[in-house]
Amino acid sequence: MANTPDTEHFWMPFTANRQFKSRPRMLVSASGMHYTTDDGRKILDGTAGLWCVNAGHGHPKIVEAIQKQAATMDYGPLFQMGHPLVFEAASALVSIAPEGLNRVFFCNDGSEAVDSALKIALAYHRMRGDGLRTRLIGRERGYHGVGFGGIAVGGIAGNRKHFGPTLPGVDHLRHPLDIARNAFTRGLPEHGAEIADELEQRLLALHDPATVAAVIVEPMQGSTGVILPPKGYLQKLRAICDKYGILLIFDEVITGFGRLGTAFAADYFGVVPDMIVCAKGLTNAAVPMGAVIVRQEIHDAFMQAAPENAIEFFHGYTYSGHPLASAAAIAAIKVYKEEGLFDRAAAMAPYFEDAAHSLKGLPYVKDVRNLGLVCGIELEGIPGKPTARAFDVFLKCFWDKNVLIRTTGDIIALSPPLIIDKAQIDQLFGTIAEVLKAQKAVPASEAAVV
Ligand code: PXG
Ligand code: PLP
Repeated sequence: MANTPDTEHFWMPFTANRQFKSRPRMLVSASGMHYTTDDGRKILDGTAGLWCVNAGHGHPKIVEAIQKQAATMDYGPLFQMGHPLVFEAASALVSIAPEGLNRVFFCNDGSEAVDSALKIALAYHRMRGDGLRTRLIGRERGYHGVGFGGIAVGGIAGNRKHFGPTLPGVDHLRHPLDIARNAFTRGLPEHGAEIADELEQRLLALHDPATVAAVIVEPMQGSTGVILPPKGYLQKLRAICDKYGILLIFDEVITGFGRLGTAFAADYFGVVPDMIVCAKGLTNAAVPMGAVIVRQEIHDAFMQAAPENAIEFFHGYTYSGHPLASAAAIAAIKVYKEEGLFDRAAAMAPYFEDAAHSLKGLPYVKDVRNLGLVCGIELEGIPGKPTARAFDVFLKCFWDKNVLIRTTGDIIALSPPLIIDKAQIDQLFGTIAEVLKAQKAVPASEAAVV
């Protein structure tokens, strides 16, 4: 093993620290579809890092843009100052955004983008003299990052329970995962659109629609194990929000930038929200960046409400629109366009779907869900040891088969770079199939603990 560093001081995010440090899994370089480990193995990246390296690793045009900007101007303040690249980055983002969403607020990641969007929603209503609208509605099993706003509207118990009360006035829709009715559906589930009606019939009836500022959902729930919207579900949410003057926010941190074969999930579903939250693929993950893409009317309400020469929105980060991130975003969006990567993802999706569903019938496979270049494989857990089965598959794929997958609970989630080819799709699913066929009891020492 080459030069393993002292691992004592770094407190790792969302990681079983002690387990990891007992046998570190170290990545030292990356190129295209592969990582290289510290022991010199080439690992197929089945997860695009964490759903973010959509154009593949180390794209030369993105690398060059960052290098050039670092040598030109490292940092420029954006509070009452400007630099050209951030304006260019906003225009580039708007050029691939749905019609009507044409104002961009930048921040540094998905969590900040979520909190920014929630603040925009609350302030927007107040600016228009509709300050009663303070409630936010999220969804069970929703992941909206780890800020206090994001965990309040989020619906993952483990991410909330340790941190006391968060925002008041938040409620949650039921999530639409229904394995009993929809197991092994290819693409969008047939059953469950009626779950969206609960927004009107249950939540708005309870709280009074006039008190609700915004509904925030991931068009496809990624991080909680690939939960797809049933056919017609998002259209219903849109119609209900329209009926009651409630803003609809799509959190597209995962679904943005071609993951479903279109620029945004909004395009895939033909449902346009009032705001899109994005991050990850925005810069191909080469420099952290997040953004909220806003309907012009929302932005304009701020401009009209504030006195001239006054700050319209009291919000922003030191690193909002950082020059290196702006350079990376411009370059990444150019790469997506020039290389037709969103279309490529769409074209590869049927092959990916076939490969995913070839796992049906293998030991412990309870459900396979897929859309675009995303796949969720839900496994029967080991009784009394939630997460252990999937985590064991993850470890075997990494150590024995040189393939990186991601697991959440007992669900395997795959989201490769959009440049994946057919042979690599075969390798990815073939590896998982081999490991599943060999699944036996997991030693307690290997079991992950939630
Ligand atoms: N919203 C959504 C829908 C996300 O998926 C965030 C917000 C937060 O973004 P940041 O950049 O603050 O992490 C996310 C992030 C996984 C995984 O493996 C998913 C995310 C992050 C890390 C791991 O499922 N999603
Ligand atoms: N804490 C202190 C003391 C600060 O001065 C600042 C920013 O100036 C922050 C937190 C926020 O940091 P950031 O803008 O990087 O989110």
